[in-house]
Amino acid sequence: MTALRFVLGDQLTRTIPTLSDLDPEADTVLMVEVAEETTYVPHHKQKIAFVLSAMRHFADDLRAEGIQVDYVRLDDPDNTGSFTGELERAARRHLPDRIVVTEPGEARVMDAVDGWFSRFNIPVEVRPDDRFYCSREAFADWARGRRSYRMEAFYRVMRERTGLLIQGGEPEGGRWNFDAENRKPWPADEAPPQRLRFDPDATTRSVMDLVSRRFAGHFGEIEDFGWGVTRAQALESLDAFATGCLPSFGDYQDAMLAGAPFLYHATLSPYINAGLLTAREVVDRALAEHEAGRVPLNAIEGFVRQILGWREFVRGVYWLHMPAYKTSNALGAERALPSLYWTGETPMNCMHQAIEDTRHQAYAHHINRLMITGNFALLAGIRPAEIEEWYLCVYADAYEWVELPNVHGMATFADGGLMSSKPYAAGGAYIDRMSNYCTTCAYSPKIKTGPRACPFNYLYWAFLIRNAPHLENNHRMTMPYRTLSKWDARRKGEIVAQADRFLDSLPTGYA
Ligand code: FAD
Ligand code: DLZ
Ligand code: SF4
Repeated sequence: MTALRFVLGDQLTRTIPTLSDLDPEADTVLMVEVAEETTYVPHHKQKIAFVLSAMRHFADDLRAEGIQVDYVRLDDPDNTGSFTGELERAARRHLPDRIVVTEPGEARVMDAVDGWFSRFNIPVEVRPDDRFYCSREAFADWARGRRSYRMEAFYRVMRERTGLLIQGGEPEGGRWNFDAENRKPWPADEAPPQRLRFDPDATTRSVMDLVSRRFAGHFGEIEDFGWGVTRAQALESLDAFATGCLPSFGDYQDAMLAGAPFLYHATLSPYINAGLLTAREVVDRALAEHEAGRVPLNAIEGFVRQILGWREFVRGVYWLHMPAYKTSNALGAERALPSLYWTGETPMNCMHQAIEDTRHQAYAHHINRLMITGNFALLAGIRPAEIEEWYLCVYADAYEWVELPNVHGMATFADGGLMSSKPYAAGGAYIDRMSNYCTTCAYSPKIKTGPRACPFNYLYWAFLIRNAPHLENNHRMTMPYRTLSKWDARRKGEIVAQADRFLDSLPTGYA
């Protein structure tokens, strides 16, 4: 029996189910670089370079073990450009008795996989992806009977199920959540830690050259590439985070600082999502630091919640609700994406900083994604499909299963509250409290209207006025709607007019 074992670009894990019963004498591992995956959205140059270089290194590691790897490069003249086309060619080369693959992370690719058996007439074994704590079936069981989902409830169940941070049946420290301690702004006198960067080796250099030639028009600076591309480098990054950043991760989790995109964040998501690290080993490494007394409870709990809670939760929501999930537009958002998302050219310093970080690093931390670029998209009413495509393009860690619920659900409320109880909408005061962006901005967060007013201020109120039919009965929105109820029609009209003038003045389109 010979098996053709197809490993996708985000399945670079030695223990991936595809490889579990591999017979090195008889089987071949197939890996393919294909145009379809590099361009189904115009990914950031660094994201393409990261995935292709990591794939090439992974293939080398398998070969070093004596495993036969059939690796198709992007510039192979016979490359058909798609997973299906390359699998078809490989099946002709190897004449396998069966094809083995682990379920892909994106519904788009799952649709292709579903067509393979009838197309090739070879048995196709699709194995569940066991790199998550919660299987798709277990999430569906948890979700059954619920009309909406809350991460906090799911997270508690996951803590109980896994026993992580549980002592004597109770949450360690007597509370499930220490978020209240995790909202400190960055201290003025503290220098941000250096992120571990890796100089590109020959493989990465050659991929970077390929990307510069072939994807010159894509967003992002390729020369700033500093990501690890091997398992060894990913483990080094995990170690650097666990010992250097994790102890302060909690305290400054929500802080933002101009010119310092990483702060105490892990910067591990590209590695976890592509498979160079597993979620379990990341959590176990972090817990070991806590158990050794080097990481306080607010930091470890905050970190575990991101992975055991949020990451598992968004994946569950994605698979339970796709493909319908991405078609909703609960707030009727219809504005085109402003060009500033691509150029970073705007007097709004917070948006400028978040987009420049993104261009240079293919990274912005969670609060920049949620409360700067996400908040703007929410308040401006950007069409869901356009803002979702932007997020899927620009981050090295972006795959639809994790990007979509974070954007469609968490940031823009386009799912109407399926996964959050209220929109994450905020005015300039929040951004001023959590960052130093406003100190050098052309606008002032303290001014509400007029030419120097922070646009987030009038956009926030105009958003609430425009969306009153959807939001005013939401009990978590009572406070701002109580404030609005004291405004007369003229005042409301002026705010909406200023917001519309501002938004209408923004150029749109890819620049
Ligand atoms: P840290 O802040 O150090 O967190 C540790 C780990 O927790 C991360 O590596 C990640 O694996 C996990 N995590 C944290 N928050 C989330 C979350 N909300 N959802 C899933 N996992 C989480 N994350 C992606 O991996 N890919 C995306 O495409 C993506 N798009 C996002 C879009 C928006 C609008 C928002 C608000 C968030 C998005 N996130 C996405 C979640 C989060 O911003 C990133 O996981 C995080 O910034 C990665 O950086 P880090 O490794 O330094 O994370
Ligand atoms: C993101 C990506 C890119 C840019 N290129 C490839 C590729 O050439 N070959 C490949 O196997 N995977 C690539 N990927 C990751 C895939 O998009 C990912 O495996 C699917 O979206 C399934 O989640
Ligand atoms: Fe952003 Fe407003 Fe602060 Fe300027 S003043 S940085 S636009 S929040």
